[in-house]
Parts: sequence; C-alpha cells; structure tokens
Amino acid sequence: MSDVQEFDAIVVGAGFAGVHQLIQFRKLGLKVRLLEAGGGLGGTWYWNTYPGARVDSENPIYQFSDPELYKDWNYSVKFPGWREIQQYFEYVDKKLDLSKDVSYNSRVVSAVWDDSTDRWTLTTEAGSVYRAQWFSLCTGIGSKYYIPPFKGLDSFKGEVHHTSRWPTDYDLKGKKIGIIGTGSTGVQLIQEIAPIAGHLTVFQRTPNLSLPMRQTKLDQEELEKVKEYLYPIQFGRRNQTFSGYLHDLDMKPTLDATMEERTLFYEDKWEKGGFHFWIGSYGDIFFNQAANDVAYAFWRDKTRARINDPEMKDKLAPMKSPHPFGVKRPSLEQSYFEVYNQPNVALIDVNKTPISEITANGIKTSDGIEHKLDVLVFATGFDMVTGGITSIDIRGQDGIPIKEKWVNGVRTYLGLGSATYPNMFWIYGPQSPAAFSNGPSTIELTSEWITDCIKHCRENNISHIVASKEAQDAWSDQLQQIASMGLWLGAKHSWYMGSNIEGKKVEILQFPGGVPAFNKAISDSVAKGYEGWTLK
Ligand code: N01
Repeated sequence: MSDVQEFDAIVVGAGFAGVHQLIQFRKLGLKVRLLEAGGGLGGTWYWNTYPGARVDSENPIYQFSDPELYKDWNYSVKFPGWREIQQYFEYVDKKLDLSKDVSYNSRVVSAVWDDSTDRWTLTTEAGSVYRAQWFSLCTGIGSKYYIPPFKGLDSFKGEVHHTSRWPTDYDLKGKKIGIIGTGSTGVQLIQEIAPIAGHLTVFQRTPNLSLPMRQTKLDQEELEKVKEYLYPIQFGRRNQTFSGYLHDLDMKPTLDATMEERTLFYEDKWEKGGFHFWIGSYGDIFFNQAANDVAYAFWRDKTRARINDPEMKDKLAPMKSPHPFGVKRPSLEQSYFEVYNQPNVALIDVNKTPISEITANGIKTSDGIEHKLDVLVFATGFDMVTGGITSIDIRGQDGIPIKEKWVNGVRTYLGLGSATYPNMFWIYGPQSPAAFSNGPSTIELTSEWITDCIKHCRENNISHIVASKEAQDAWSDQLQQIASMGLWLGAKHSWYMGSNIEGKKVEILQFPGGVPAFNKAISDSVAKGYEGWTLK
C-alpha cells in the first residue's frame, strides 16, 4: 500500500460543485485535496466536447456568484458552449490558484469509513491512498456514461464514439453517420453535424420535446455597465424561484386564462426562448394533465409547422404527447427540427423498427434493413444521478457498499447524505433538485450548507455527523409522494426514473418540489439543531 496522504477534507470531482467545495473548504481553513478523474477542471465540460455541446442556463447564472470572479469574466453568448465554459474554469483556476490542491487523473475507486477514528480512506485507481475526516462527493449526475448492450456491439468495422468521450479535432465532413439517442446530447449533436454529414441516420426512441434556445451574442459593454448592481440581485433571486433560474412559474391555473390571454402568454414565453416556456410558464403543467395537454398542443403545433414531411411531423412531434410536457428538463435547440427537412437526414423510429443488431457495416433494424455507416455515435446517455456515486465502492459504518444499499431504491436524507455514511455529503446528486434546477444555483446552496455544517461541527467538538434512518426514510418517502401528486412519474421511460439502465429500480431520482422548498427543508434542519442528523 502506498503512503497515506492525510487531509481534513477530500472532494471528489472537479466540476462546478467540486470547485465550489474546494474554494469554500479553503476559506474555512481546512487542509483539502480535490481528486479528479479527468485531466482538467470542468466536470461535464471537461468530458462532453462533442460538436454543439452547450449549456441551457442563460447568462449570468451559469457561473459562480462571487463578485471577485464575475467582475473580470463575461461569456460571449447567452448560452455558452463547452469550449468557453472550459475557458471559464481555466480563468477561475488561474485567479484562485486552484490546481495546486487538485490531483488530476485520479479516479477514486473506493472509500471506506472507520468508526474508531472518524476518518474516510479513499483509494484511487492508481493505488494512491488519502485519508480525511470529511468527504464530499461532487461526481455530478452524468459522469458514468452508458452504451446499451446491443447485439453485435463489437462487430462494427467503422468508428464508434460515445458522445461523452469525443475525440479532439475530429472531422465528420462527408461521412455516413448513425446516431442512437435523441436526448439533449443527441439534439445538440444532430443539429450541428447534419449540415456537414454525407448522410445522417438518427435512431429515435422518444421524441424530444425540445424548445427554441434563441441564442444571442452578449453586448460586453452593456454587461460591464449593469453587472455591479444587477448581478447581485439576479444571483440573490436564484433561491427564490422554483428552478433556481431568474424567471419563475406563473401560478395562475392555465385553464382559468381565456384563450386570448393564454395565447398571448404562450407566444411571449415562446419568443423569449430558453426555459421561459417551461419554468416561466403556468405552474400547473406539473400537476394538471389538462393544463399540460394545452401546453403540449402549443409546442406541437409550433414544432410541426417547422417540419415539411407529414410522416416526419408525426415522428418528431406526434399528435399525442409521449410523456407529460416538462416533467423531463426540455432540451434547447437552434435548428433541430429543420435539419429533418434536409435530404441527407433520415429518422428511424426504433419503437416501430427496433435495432436488431449492430453489424460490421452499420445498424440492422427489425425490418431487415441494414443502415450502412462510417461512424456510429452513441448519444445514449448515462447511468444518471446515482452512477457517479455507486461506481465508487463506498462502505460506511456497517461495511455495506452504498450500491447494495440502493438496490431496492435510493435512500437519502435531504438529498445530502445517507444513513450509516458519516461525514459524507454530496452535491447535485440523488434526491436533490439536480436537473430540475440550474446547476450552479443548487450547487452553491448545497455547498454552503455542507461548509456551514463542517464549521458547526468543528466549533462544537463534533467529530461525526450522520443522517438518521428515520429522517432518511421520511425524506425519501416524502419525495416519492410529492412526485406522485404531480405528473413527474409520467417520465417513466427515461433516466429521470432510472429506467434507462437495466436492473435499476424505477423511481424518481431527483427532488421535484423546487429550489425554495429544498432550501427550506435543509435550512429548517439546521435551525432545529441539525434535526434528522446524529452528531457525536
Ligand atoms: O442522455 P439521455 P443525454 N435504444 O439519457 C436513447 C444533461 N445534458 O446525454 O428517451 C434506443 O437524456 C434515449 O431514449 P429514451 C441533461 O440533464 C444537458 O442526451 O430513453 N435509444 C435517449 O433518446 C440531460 O437530460 C445538456 O427513450 C436509446 C438517449 O438515448 C442529461 O445530460 C446537453 C437506447 C439518451 O438520452 C443526459 O442527456 C446534454 C436504446 N437501447 C446533456 N438507450 C445541456 O443542454 C437509450 N436511448 C445543458
């Protein structure tokens, strides 16, 4: 065994969450090490560099809220792409000299708790060993990529890529490309490469109810003029809106609005773009199927008008919604639906003609057709929300790996930690608002909670804190109840319910009650003397 390196706190993962924890822990005076599997900062934005990868949160809220950081930084566009977000992380790194506390290319494979010393021991793939009292999992919701076990997977003779492991400087011009998957990743990639592909065949299982992004360039001079007074207000607003964005739900019931009012309201949201038509729209879309149907009909009619071929209209924007609108975070698109009007783009509905096998030359569907390809792209997503945590062998007080504990369902307290795993927290993970919210909003909120908790423990001679089983059961059950009061369970054929991964328990994985309710729950626990936690 190599020498053990001792720290107060270990953070795993260097995306927004991990970087925020590193900054916070340093401020608290902790000796901290951040372990990152990749070769740089950025998390999602380090790994996801496929053409068109771009965030769906609009400026300024996709950055840290610290004025010291935003005063010298502006994005060039409202919704920045992966390269610019990587540059943002490089800027933050340089400004705060972060990398000296980061071990790159260090994938953590195990974490074991010792009750006698109140310490975690973490081991990396390369065999390095770290020990610390506090352990913060910042592994994100989409770090473990997924390729479905198609028959003949290894027989394809062309190039195969999963979108989250994209090769650098890769030229797809003129190639015959097949893409499986039309989630947010598929949408972004498809609209980007359709214009340059020789031929593009898209294999779709669920139509993507994607909204117009309405990208714009940002006026840099204007930003400089407003940021000093406007940004603090905008960042302050994040914990007050349902999803941690600047716009919020309108709680007037959809069907109480007259047809005229509703049309004007919808048109306004539609023209604003981004998530205005989702979390800036009527709030009852999440609870009332009739209201949801009206929103879907508006989306469908707008979308069908952009597609020429009647069959294509039915595949991409069917008359009946494939799932309640908005219970999955919508993707934002720029030209996604128009690319299907191009003669070089084909769309295969795999519900009608499932993929029967991958062959040496391409993909064979159940109608016997072999779709010949040079390149096969898997935009098939991830073992979402839990995968980053369960892929580490984490053993707590009873020595049972967390992966085993969660086989019959995820159990957490406040989406922050789990019973029998003391001094271990996570950010933007299971049973937190995660993808139902703007990343940095929930991340900063949770990261500050964890930091304050550690500060409290240190000031009060408490060496360990762990969620009680009763509190955990209450939170996990309440979360499923909230979900069943609304329409969220209608996303049952997707990662939102864990059903994209064979054998994974089908249940809602994230807290759907909104950022203010989440904030209230985690704050109330503190106000009541860390109710639901055992402190020793
Ligand atoms: O992954 P996904 P993703 N046969 O799981 C299909 C974030 N993100 O990488 O929908 C055929 O959503 C699957 O079909 P279905 C964002 O939170 C954000 O796109 O399960 N198809 C689906 O179409 C997002 O939600 C941005 O029926 C199969 C696709 O593959 C999350 O990451 C950009 C299949 C997978 O879609 C994941 O997005 C990108 C099979 N056997 C990602 N198995 C931003 O804009 C799966 N599919 C910020």
